[in-house]
Amino acid sequence: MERTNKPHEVTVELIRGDIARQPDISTIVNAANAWLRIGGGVAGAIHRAAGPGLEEECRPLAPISPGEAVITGAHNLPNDYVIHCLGPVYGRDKPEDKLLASCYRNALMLADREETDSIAFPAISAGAFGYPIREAAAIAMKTIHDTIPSLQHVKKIRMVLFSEKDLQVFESLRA
Ligand code: AR6
Repeated sequence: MERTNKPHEVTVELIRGDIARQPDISTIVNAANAWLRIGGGVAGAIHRAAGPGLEEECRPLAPISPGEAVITGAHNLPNDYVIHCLGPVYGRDKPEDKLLASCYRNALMLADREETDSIAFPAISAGAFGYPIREAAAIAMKTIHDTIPSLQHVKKIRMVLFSEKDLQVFESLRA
């Protein structure tokens, strides 16, 4: 379940849960829409828990492009920051693998620049945007591991998967 990657000593955790309920993590990542509005899935859960102040703070930052990440405060969420990533729509935004990798890399580097020690991701693009979970998980895990050597402050990276099946897919990539 946990693994420490020496010499950078960054722990990568895989859990089943709700991204809006990760009180021990400083930065959570939103699977956003381009306009950074409430929406469904992850974005709905995060905005509902954060309250209307989050959408207000987001307004001047929108629209964002696929692969991009922007950071805001967390408002009523129990975290310090929210990083909003726009994942690619599968079959539309090309090259989707590179755009999805950019989401993870940009979010990690942004969190690190803010000197936060922990970050939690949902499976970006793997819901409404239609990215097959196996492909999305492989890109997420590879990008996380490729980016770890560049991190100075982030010590814990958590993938929060909504279903047991998605968790198992991520766990199978550990082997
Ligand atoms: N916590 C963790 N994971 C979740 C949660 C949650 N609370 N809710 C859903 N998931 P999605 P996308 C899983 O659709 O594909 C929105 O409407 C879900 O099962 O949230 O990037 C936005 O407004 C799936 O595996 O994000 C955008 O328009 C994964 O999180 C659009 O959907 C991502 O599902 C973004 O689509």
